[in-house]
Amino acid sequence: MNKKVIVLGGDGFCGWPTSLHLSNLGHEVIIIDNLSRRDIDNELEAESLTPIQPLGTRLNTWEEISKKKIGFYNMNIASEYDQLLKVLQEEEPDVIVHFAEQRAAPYSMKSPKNKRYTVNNNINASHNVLCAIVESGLDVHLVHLGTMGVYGYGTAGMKIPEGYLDVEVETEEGEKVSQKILYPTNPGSVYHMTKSLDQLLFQYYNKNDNLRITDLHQGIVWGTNTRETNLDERLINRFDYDGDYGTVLNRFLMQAAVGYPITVHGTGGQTRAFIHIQDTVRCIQLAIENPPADDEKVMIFNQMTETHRVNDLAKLVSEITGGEIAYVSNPRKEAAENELHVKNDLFLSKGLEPITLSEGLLREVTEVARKYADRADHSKIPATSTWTRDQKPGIPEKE
Ligand code: NAD
Ligand code: USQ
Repeated sequence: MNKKVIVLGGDGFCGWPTSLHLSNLGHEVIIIDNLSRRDIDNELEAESLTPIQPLGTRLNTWEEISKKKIGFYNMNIASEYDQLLKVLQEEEPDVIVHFAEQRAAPYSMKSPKNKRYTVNNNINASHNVLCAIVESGLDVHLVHLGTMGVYGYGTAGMKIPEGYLDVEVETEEGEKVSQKILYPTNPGSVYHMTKSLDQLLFQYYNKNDNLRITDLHQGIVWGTNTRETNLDERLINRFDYDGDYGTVLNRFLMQAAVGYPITVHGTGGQTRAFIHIQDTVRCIQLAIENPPADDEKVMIFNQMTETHRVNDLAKLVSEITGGEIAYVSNPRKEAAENELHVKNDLFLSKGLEPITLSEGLLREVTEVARKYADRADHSKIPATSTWTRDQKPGIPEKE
């Protein structure tokens, strides 16, 4: 059944391909975005490696080739509550997909100003959406993009469950009682902390106002294009490679493609969860098609398909591309080594057929990076945001 879907943050790395995918499936899509990510590009003087087009060009191109229209409101959902409420009242969406947050951990740790911006933006954005849904009186299914990072990355060999942990407590009478609790959070940056706080907002509004909410705990997204963004170069997705916004696997592939050392932080013993961007858009589709029931608690899916150790990824990229690995100082405060085992049964049960790391897909990303290598500013590659004053940036010795 076709639905009316508002995509908050629909101009971003995950939001843009998701908007196209949902529009292609026949849903009526409306984007709300304040283009703050493009402003941050200007602030950092670090652009997407791929030449992303202005949103107006993107939307006109999509209409030209698909004959489908995507609507757009330029609005800051963290500060323009009345406008947000008005749009909900006028558009009456069935679903809201919420990507609109500051999503880079290094950017969130750069300075007190960045920490405060990330908290103000992310918490107000999520709370305004929840509050506006209640005030509108509409029955909206909210699908939020959360992160695997809320769990912390080490669970002593246990598989991380999907959001909730079964615990047994002892009553005063000595009786053992089972309970399901929200998995205790252990965020590793101010950004990840905002996602942990989001979880409480969702739990509260679900309990108090019966809001139907799906929270997707997503791993690190890699890749750049999807079926729809590949249809025309003007639809191309963004490719972040700089030290703040570039994520690890895309950075390694880009670094190898432009002849920059592959920057492994510390020993590279960190294990993380990953998902390809094509699966991100498919998972959002599945989440929309499988909403929680009216009286159900917040539904939490682990949106990841595999886990990898950072050093193993560096070695794999080096083998495929011939790139050289540099073990650099870790600018973050994080465990040097960890194991990570994650349940993703819910998406598998809904029909997800995971795309996993294959040489072909890795090469495809390298090709994209090679094609636009002349747009790369090498001075923006090292990770310079440090978690504490005592730490050093992750700069390779040769540079
Ligand atoms: P992105 O920065 O590319 O996109 C976010 C979009 O939201 C941008 O277009 C930005 O302009 C917009 N935005 C931010 N604050 C806003 C506000 N107050 N009002 C209106 N628009 C606003 O990020 P992304 O990589 O697409 O990530 C999207 C979501 O997915 C984030 O919430 C992130 O936490 C989550 N996520 C991303 C990854 C990843 O690897 N990229 C992994 C896990 C989870
Ligand atoms: N790392 C390197 N070298 C680099 C860059 C990163 O070794 O050049 C290491 C980091 O130290 C870290 C790991 O790779 O141990 C992952 O870093 P990342 O920047 O790829 O991922 P992270 O900061 O966790 O954030 C990204 C997205 C965020 C999302 C999160 C999902 O930016 O929006 O929430 O992935 S997760 O990691 O599962 O929490």
